[in-house]
Amino acid sequence: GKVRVPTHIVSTICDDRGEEPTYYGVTMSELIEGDYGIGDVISLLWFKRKLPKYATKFIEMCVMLCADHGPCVSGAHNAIVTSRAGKDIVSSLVSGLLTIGPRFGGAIDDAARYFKVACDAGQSPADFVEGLKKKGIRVAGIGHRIKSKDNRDKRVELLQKYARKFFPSTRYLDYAVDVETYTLQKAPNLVLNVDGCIGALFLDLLASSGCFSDKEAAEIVEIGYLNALFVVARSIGLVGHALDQKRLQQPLYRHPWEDVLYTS
Ligand code: Q5B
Repeated sequence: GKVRVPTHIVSTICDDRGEEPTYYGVTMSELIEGDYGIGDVISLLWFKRKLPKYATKFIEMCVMLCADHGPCVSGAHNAIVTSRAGKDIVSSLVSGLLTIGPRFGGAIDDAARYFKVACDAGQSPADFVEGLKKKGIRVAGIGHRIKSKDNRDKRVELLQKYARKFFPSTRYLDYAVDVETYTLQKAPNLVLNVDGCIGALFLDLLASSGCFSDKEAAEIVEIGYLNALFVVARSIGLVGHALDQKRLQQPLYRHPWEDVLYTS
């Protein structure tokens, strides 16, 4: 019989060998001629399935709402400085992306992980928060530099409003909001932030959409798909900032001495 040479790569999300490329079996023609958007493309290439309209719209909302949050955040600052150092768009983008992590934009996966364990275990928000505090761990998805009890994050409000209208269940979001109610008693800036809101709502999507088995949902949370949503979204803004600096022909950035506390 035929002997197949062992392959070095296994790929399960797409196929570019036929007449037209496919994303998890969906042809380019169907994508373009059908009612598909970027949320569907993410569903096919990341989650390997078609998701209902309310879910793909939610993914698109996450991308739209996280695309930019001004020039002062870590990622944009890096992209701006890099662009002004004369580097190309890819370098500026990557420089900005590298700041995404546990403090900035990359707390979505951990928020989902921690909220899931605590909510599934029926842990009270107080026990959850205090338990993490004892371990010296910050609550992922809680806290913001400029947003607070009296200056709410509109993005978080919009996502919550949408989910409460269209999601079959918002059990995890409700838990995250209860956690926020508790943390706000400690400090006014310990709000449920955009990372935490997306993390909790993705748990709700995984658990209540009927599109994922418990095992698949657990694997998605364990592997950590969700920070990638912020990465994809913020790439749009980072490129915008890099281009903006070039368009404005901004000179090399040098931080002012007055803004450094020299102690030596
Ligand atoms: N404390 C976000 O902190 C920030 C606590 C906490 C328990 C917490 C902080 C944090 C978890 C990570 C997270 C996503 C670093 C944020 C984002 C996207 C963005 C960004 C933008 C965009 C802010 C002061 C005191 C200390 C701390 C305590 C603070 N957070 N305790 N759990 N979560 N959150 N990141 O204001 O006793 O004095 O030692 O790490 O979810 O990234 O727009 O900017 O779109 O670009 O710098 O929205 O909350 O406060 O670090 O000086 O802490 O509060 O232990 O207590 P701050 P710190 P103590 S959304």
